[in-house]
Amino acid sequence: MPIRKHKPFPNHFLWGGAIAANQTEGAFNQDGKGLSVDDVIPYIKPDQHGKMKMSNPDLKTIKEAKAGTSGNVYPKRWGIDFYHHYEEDIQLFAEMGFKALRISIAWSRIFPMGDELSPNEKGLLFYDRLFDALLAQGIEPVVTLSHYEIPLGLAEKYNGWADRRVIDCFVRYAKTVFKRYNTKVKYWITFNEINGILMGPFIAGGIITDRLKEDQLIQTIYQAAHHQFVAGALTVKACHTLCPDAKIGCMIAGVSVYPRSCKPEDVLAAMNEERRTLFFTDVQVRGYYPAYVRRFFTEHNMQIETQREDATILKEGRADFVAFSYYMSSVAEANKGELPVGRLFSEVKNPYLKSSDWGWSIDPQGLRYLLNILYDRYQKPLFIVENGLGAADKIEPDGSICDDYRIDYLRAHIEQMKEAIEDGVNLIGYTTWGPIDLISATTSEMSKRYGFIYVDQDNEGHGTLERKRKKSFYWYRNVIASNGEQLD
Ligand code: BGP
Repeated sequence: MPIRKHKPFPNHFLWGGAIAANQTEGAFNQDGKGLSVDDVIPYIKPDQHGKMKMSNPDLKTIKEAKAGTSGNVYPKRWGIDFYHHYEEDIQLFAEMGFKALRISIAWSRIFPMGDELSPNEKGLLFYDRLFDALLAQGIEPVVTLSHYEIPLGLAEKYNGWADRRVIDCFVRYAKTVFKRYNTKVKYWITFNEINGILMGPFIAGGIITDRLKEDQLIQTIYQAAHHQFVAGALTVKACHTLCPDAKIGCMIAGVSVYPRSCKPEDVLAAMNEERRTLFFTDVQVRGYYPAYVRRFFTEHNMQIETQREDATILKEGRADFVAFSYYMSSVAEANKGELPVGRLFSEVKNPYLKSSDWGWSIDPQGLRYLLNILYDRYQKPLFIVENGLGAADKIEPDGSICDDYRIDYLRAHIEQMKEAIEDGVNLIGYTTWGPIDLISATTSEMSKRYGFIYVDQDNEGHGTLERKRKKSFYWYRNVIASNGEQLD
């Protein structure tokens, strides 16, 4: 008998995929849904300078988007019309053998402006039907409460999470869905990529940045993050009471950071850059602010307003598991100055790595590294809730789509997950990003495709919406059927 090099993935490992309401559902104004921040984000045509940027629209741009006078298109308003195609799509996920599907609830479908006192029943009904369809196929819903889709009403009225009153709005929304779905959902996630607020204060925090003076922006972002921490902790507590069988996790955009050289200054720069992200999990998992961030606040002359009860709330509302997305790694170099708002990490090129066509470095070993960093630090179950390759797929004359590049990318990452499990990491699941093509978060385009399933639609929203299986569809089906053993 050959000796198995790697322990197999644990039984009940949650293989599947991850999508988000704002990038798939469409039906942006149907059945009582209000606008979300994403409904005013236009499709950005790629420019020569890196395609990884997020829109932070000003008040004028938002007004034009609402009035329809900008001449732009807003693809997140139509998504891939999952709202009307979910049954067919779930059928395809079931055919691949999915154990889990990560989705998000569009907050503005439940509370259209965000601050109403009672929910929109039609919005709640949609998710009832969606969860029932998943459960009927034996697919576990993993549900994010806020995935870059805060109601636009909260952004306009309160400047989003900058205002403490939004905590109550969020907790009311969370309690509503906990009560409604407590027999259907066992895995909840509070905020998608909570550290994304450093990159996209509008999308991730509902903050309209031109309302602020330049020197107020960074302080406002950390203030908003504090409100999210408090809201998240209250939500964790509410979940434990209202859904005693469920687990609730936090989530970050995970990035492994390497020093540019072994020069001690570069190593410290890497540590500091890594802490920009780990700060968010430190607070949510440990339940208190780490000392290093207090120094950062002092040195930047920032005062974060807190209330006396916040410390207890944070302590009592710690996340049950740590979820993260992983796409790439970063290289840090000393004396480059502070990273500006709009950037989550440095953009120093790593000469040892290849990049995707969108300039995202491809680093499977970085995933093993990050899994170890997170597990050593927290000793909590880890869940990779996004990973994948955005690429422009080509349909062959015979109608097939041979996305070997996607298979290679995912295979290499799964191999490193096995290594991490052998290192001792407690990894509970893997949901690849965009198992069906969807609208890009950063650029709102359709041509950056992640799916195992192709969707016939272009960047302007033209197409039949027909779904087609790509080569990777059959490959992933075998991966799941063999519990991660068959990767060829
Ligand atoms: C993460 C987001 C997702 C997703 C993914 C890929 O940051 O949580 O919503 O879209 O990145 O990014 P993009 O769509 O820009 O390629």
